[in-house]
Amino acid sequence: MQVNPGRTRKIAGEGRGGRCVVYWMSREQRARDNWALIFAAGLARKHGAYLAVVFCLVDDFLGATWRAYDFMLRGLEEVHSDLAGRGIPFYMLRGDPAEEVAEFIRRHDAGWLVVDFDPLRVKRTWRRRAARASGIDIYEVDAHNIVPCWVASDKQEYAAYTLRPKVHRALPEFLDLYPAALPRPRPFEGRAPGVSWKSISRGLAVDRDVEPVRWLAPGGRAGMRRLKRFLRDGLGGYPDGRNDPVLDGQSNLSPYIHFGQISAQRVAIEVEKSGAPTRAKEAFLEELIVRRELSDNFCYYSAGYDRAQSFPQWAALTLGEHAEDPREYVYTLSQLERGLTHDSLWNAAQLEMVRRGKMHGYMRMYWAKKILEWTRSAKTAMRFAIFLNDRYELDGRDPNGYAGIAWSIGGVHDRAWGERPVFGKVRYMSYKGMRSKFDVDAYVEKYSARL
Ligand code: FAD
Ligand code: FO1
Repeated sequence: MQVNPGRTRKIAGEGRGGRCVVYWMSREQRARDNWALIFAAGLARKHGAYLAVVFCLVDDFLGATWRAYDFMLRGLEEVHSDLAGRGIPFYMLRGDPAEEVAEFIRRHDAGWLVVDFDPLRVKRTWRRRAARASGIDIYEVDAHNIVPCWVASDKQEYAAYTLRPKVHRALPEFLDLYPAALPRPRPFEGRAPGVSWKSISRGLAVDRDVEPVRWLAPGGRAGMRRLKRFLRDGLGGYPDGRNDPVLDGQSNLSPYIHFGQISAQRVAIEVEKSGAPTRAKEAFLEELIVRRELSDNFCYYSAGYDRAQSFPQWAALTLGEHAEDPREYVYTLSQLERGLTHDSLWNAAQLEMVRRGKMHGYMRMYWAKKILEWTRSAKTAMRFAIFLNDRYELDGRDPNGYAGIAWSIGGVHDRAWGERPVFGKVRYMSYKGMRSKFDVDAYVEKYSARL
């Protein structure tokens, strides 16, 4: 069983060969349903080499706090034991990723490096520096998207409707099944290293003021339980209950998908197999496949995905024309962070994110748009929204977040609407509009007990 060649691309190296294949796990933090791991195991088998998996842990990942690291590390502990069960050694490296990986390659006489695709700037820098420092064959595998990012489109897409047909055309080829078992590389003779998870957690220099969440258990097994529960109880009501923040109608899979603890392709396969109504399946797969791939497309092809420079021409123009409009309210980052605005609905959304680590999807649009309305410029709004999103959201620091915030504030993937102060022609969402959509009082009641 080969990995579809469209999923992998060779990004460096001149075929030096060696005794070991290294899979540098980063985005896809799982032992099952992982095309990068499957490809690396196949490569090791082909070259009579053994396979080693490394994860390089940094303390300062895009403003992540203890909430994110706790969820991630407990998931990685499960990965460590899953790989040990397959006789595959797993190493936790600490420090500068490019240097640590290059050093590991030297020490283990590795001849091949496999990396998992990630469009974020920080990851591309890690890759580039590791390639320069190691000089061996490097393969990149898109194990996150069902249709690999570079296959779906070779340019930045304007909106979901321009990407959708391209993704749907490629789905029959790429929504394929995972092999039942990993290809077997040469057995690892050494002693698989132990990992002292307690000392790793204690040694992390991260902000511990943002508490881990308790309502969502981390790790691949918990993610698969959550998926099964959603297929049984939640999918049928999709998308009706999806946009009502008072109901819990979303799948709550995003933290597992963000950390790669479960595979979105696995989710899609199980959704297709479920007996839910076609309408529900299609609505869910539209989000899981098209919206999510659109975010990777945006971050991959738009260098300034986390800045106002990524806004489409029409939005940059209209926001510029309204830059000097008087703001009825202006709030500081600290006032926003503590949910101290005049708008009880917005405050409740902020507090849901701070407390629960996951703001309801429908509220995120309103939440980000109000930050544009209550700050001096779109540039400041981008900075504040990204800071708060990546500090408190369990699924934060993700292409979906950068695309979602740029959609809300800068009209990315959206079109022009009726012109108004501050927003210009960028789509506006009003408190009154939200009241017509769901029980705002119930939502405010639920989340606005003081911090
Ligand atoms: P469900 O409704 O159950 O959707 C299932 C899956 O489909 C999600 O896990 C996700 O992978 C995908 N999906 C759903 N909606 C979107 C969307 N709008 N864009 C891309 N993929 C989507 N998502 C994140 O993963 N991390 C973020 O930091 C993030 N920040 C956002 C900020 C703003 C301002 C906006 C408007 C959206 C943001 N999103 C983010 C997208 C979306 O809100 C979340 O993916 C979704 O709410 C996650 O909850 P769920 O898994 O229960 O969603
Ligand atoms: N990836 C790594 O390879 N090493 C890390 O130390 C690391 C920390 C981290 C912390 C929070 C977080 O949300 C993500 C983190 N990631 C890390 C990356 C993550 O696995 C995803 O690859 C990206 O964030 C999604 O594109």
